[in-house]
Amino acid sequence: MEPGVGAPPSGPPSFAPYHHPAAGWGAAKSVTKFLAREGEWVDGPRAILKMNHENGGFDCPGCAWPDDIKGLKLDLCENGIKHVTWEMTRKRVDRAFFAAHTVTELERWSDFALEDQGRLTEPMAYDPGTDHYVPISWKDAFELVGQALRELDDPNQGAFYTSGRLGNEATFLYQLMARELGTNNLPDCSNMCHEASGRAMQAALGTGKGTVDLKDWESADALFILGVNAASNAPRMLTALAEAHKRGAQIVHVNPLVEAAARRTIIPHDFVDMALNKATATSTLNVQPRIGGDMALLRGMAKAVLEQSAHDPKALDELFIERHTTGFAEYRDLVEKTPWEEIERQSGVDREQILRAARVYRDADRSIISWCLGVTQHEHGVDTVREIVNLLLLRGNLGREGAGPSPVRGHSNVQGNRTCGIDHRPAPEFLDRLAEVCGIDPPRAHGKDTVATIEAMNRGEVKVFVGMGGNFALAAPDTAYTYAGLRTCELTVHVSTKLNRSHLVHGRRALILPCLGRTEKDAQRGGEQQTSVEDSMSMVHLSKGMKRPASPHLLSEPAIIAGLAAAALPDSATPWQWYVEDYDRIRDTMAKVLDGFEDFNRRVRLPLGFRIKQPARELVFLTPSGKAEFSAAPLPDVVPAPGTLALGTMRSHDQWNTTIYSDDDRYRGVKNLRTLVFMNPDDMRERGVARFDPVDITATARDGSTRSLNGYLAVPYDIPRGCAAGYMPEMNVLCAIGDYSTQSDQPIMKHLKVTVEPARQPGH
Ligand SMILES: Nc1nc2c(c(=O)[nH]1)N[C@H]1C(S)=C(S)[C@@H](COP(=O)(O)OP(=O)(O)OC[C@H]3O[C@@H](n4cnc5c(=O)[nH]c(N)nc54)[C@H](O)[C@@H]3O)O[C@H]1N2
Ligand SMILES: Nc1nc2c(c(=O)[nH]1)N[C@H]1C(S)=C(S)[C@@H](COP(=O)(O)OP(=O)(O)OC[C@H]3O[C@@H](n4cnc5c(=O)[nH]c(N)nc54)[C@H](O)[C@@H]3O)O[C@H]1N2
Ligand SMILES: [Mo]
Repeated sequence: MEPGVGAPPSGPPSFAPYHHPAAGWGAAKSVTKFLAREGEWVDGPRAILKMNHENGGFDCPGCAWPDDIKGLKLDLCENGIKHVTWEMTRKRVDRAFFAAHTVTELERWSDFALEDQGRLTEPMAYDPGTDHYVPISWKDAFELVGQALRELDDPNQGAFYTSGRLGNEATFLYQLMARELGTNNLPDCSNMCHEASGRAMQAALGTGKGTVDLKDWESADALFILGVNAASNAPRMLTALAEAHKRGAQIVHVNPLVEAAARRTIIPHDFVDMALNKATATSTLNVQPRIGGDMALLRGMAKAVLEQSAHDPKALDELFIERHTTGFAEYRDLVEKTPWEEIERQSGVDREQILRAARVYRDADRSIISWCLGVTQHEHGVDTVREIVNLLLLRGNLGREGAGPSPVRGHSNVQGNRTCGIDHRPAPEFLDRLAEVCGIDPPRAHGKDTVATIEAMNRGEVKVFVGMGGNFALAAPDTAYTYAGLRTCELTVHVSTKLNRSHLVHGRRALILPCLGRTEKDAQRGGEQQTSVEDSMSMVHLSKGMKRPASPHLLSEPAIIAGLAAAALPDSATPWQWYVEDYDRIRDTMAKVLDGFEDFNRRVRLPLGFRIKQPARELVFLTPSGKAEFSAAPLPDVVPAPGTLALGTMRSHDQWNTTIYSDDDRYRGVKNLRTLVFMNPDDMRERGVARFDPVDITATARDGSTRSLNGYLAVPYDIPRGCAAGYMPEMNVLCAIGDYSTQSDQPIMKHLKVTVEPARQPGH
C-alpha cells in the first residue's frame, strides 16, 4: 500500500555528490526546464515579476521567508518560481476527465500524475454507484455539506483541517464557522510542523513566534542555523546568509547532513555574481550532530559559556539575566552537573567541536538562532527549542537589534493561520473577544489536532472532515491508518486547486471544491479583492492575484467558507455573504478580535504592510512570572539502540511537501530516485549493504508494532553513524500514529527507530 508518489523516471537512478554553489546557474537551468515543461514561457515570467512586490503583487506561496524590507529587490528563487508556475499551469481537470476515469483507476496513479493533470475546474461529488466523481452545482454542494453538519449528533463529530496557504481573511471566517457550529476541532499542518516551537516560546517568552525580523538578520554577528535545508526550503535565506558572510558575520550550520546552504551560493538576482559565476560562502562552521542531538549540543555550548564566565565577566549578561529572567540558578546547576561525556555522547559531537561553536557564540555581541523541522519533529522538540532560548538568554540575546530566536516557518501563511484563530487549544481571552464581537458562543473545550483527528475518525467519532487546502491523506503520519480513518467518514470535503490523493481516499460521500489560487484575480461584488498573509517574521501584508482564474466556476476560499457556513448554520446571525462582498468588512471585524490588528485595513495597505507587535521583543514577557523563563529539562537519551538507526524524513529539492516536481534532489546529487535511504557508509558495510543495494526498512513504534518499506535503495552519504534519512511523504508509512511527541503532540517524523537490512526480495 505504498503511495506511488514520484514522477516517471527520465533515466536510471544516479548519485554523485554535488559540488556547485547553491542557487546560481544550477537554479536558473532548472527553472528554464520547468517553465518549458509547463508551457509557461509567457505568463510564468510575467507573474514572477509581480511576486513579493511592494503594493500590488501577490505573495509567493513558496515559503514563509519575509520579503526583503528594502522592497525594491527582485527577491525570488528557483523553488518559488516552480511553485507559482505549478499553480498557473494550462492543464485542466474537467468533467470529461472525471467521466473517463473511475476513482479506483485513479488510485493506481502516482501522486505526481494526479497533480500533473492540472487545475480543478468545477465542484465534483463522488457517486458511489458508478465510482466516478460527477459535477455538482455550488448550491447543491453547500447544501450537501450543510445537511451533513446539521445532522451530526455533536458538532465535535466534524473536523476542519487547514493547510498553511489559506489567507488571513478566509482563516478568520473558517474558524468562526467551526466555533459557531460548536467545535474547536481545527487540526492544521502546524500540528506536524512548528507546534513545538510555538509551545516552547509561549512557555519561555510568552509569545508563540520568533522575535526577530530581516533587519536583525542584517545586523547579527553570528547566525546559528539548525535543522533546516535552506537552499531548498527557504531559498531566500541564502541571500541573507551570503550578505552576512560578506560583512564578516559568523554562520554556524547544525545539521546531521551538510546541506547546500552550508557551503556557498550565487544569489540569482545578483546579476554581476551570476555573470562572473562568483560564489559567496554561506557558512563558517558546520556541526553534524546525530539525529536528535541538538539539545545536547546546545547544552554543551551553554556549559562552555558558563565555564568561561568563571574568569570572564563578559561571558554572561548578568544584568539581563537578573532583570529579565527567572530560573537561572536551577538551569546553571543542571548544566554544571551534566558531564561533558554525556553531552558528547548524546550530541554525537566531540567536545572540541562544541567548544568551537560555543566560542563563536561567546565572541558575538549579537546572535540569532534559527531553526526548522530538524529541531521540532522530535519527542523532545519543545525542550530543544527551550534550550535554544536558554542559550540566548545567557547572553541577553533578546529584545535588541541583531539578536533573538528565529524559527523558519513552513507554509507561506501558516503563522497567519494561527494568529487568526486556527488553534485547537484557543486562549480563553481570544474566545471571549470572539464571543463579544461576533455574537457567538464559542466552545471552550480543546478540540482535536491532526493526530487526534485521525484517531477519532478511526473510532468513528469524527464523521465529517473538511480539508481547507493541503493533502491530509499523504501529509499525515501512518498512511494506512490515516487512509482507514478517512474512509470511515460519512463525508470528506476538500477545497483544493489540484487533484490529489486526499480526493481518492474518501468518505462514504465526498466532494472536491475547486478554489482560486493566490495568483488569480478574486472578483467579488465590491470589486477585486486582496487577502493578507503573515510571514515568518510577523509582517502582515496584502497579496493580490492578477491572473485570469483557471476556470470561470472557481470560487475564492472566503466565498466557499461563507457558502458552507450559511448552509450549515441556517439561523446564523453572522453576515456571511456580506463579508464576502468586500474583504475589508472581514478585516474590520478581525481588527476588533485579534491582538495587534488595530486599524487593520489602513495599516495593511502601507507599502510593506505592518509588523504585529511582539511584546517579547520589547522585553515584555506574557509569562506567569512576567519574565523570560529558563527551563531545566533533563537531556533525553537519543542514542540509537544497537543494530537500530534513527531515521529522519525530509523533503527533496524538487518537491513541495506532497507535491513532487521530479524525482531529482539536485543539491544532494540524486537523480531519478526517491525510494532511497541515505546511510553512513560504515552502517552500510556493517549490514552487508553496498551502494544502490535494495534494502528493507522496518520501523518499530513505541507500542512495539512494526511497519516496513521494502526495496528502497541504500545511498552512502556523509551522515553520522546511527543516522539515516529519506523522503516524506513516502516514509509516512513508517510513522505510527502513536509516535507523536508527548510535549507537542507532533508526530516524530524526524526520529523514527528503524532497522535496515538487505532486501529479501530485490526491487519492489
Ligand atoms: N521548496 C520547498 N519549500 C518548502 C517546502 C517544500 O516542501 N519545498 N515545505 C515548506 C514547509 S511546510 C516547511 S515546514 C519547511 C520545511 O523546511 P525544512 O525544515 O528544511 O524541511 P525538511 O526537508 O524536513 O528538512 C529538515 C532538515 O533537518 C535536518 N535534520 C533532520 N534531523 C535533524 C536533527 O535531528 N537535527 C538537526 N539539526 N537537523 C536535522 C535534515 O537534514 C534537513 O536538512 O519548508 C517550507 N518550504
Ligand atoms: N514524514 C513526514 N511527513 C510530514 C512532514 C515531514 O517532514 N515528514 N512535514 C509535515 C509538514 S511540516 C507539513 S506543513 C505537512 C504538509 O501538509 P499539507 O499542507 O496538508 O500538504 P501540501 O502538500 O502542502 O498540500 C498540497 C495540496 O494543497 C492544495 N493547494 C495548493 N494551493 C492551494 C490553495 O491556494 N488553496 C487551496 N485550498 N488548496 C491549495 C493542492 O490541491 C495540493 O495538492 O506535511 C507534514 N508531513
Ligand atoms: Mo510545514
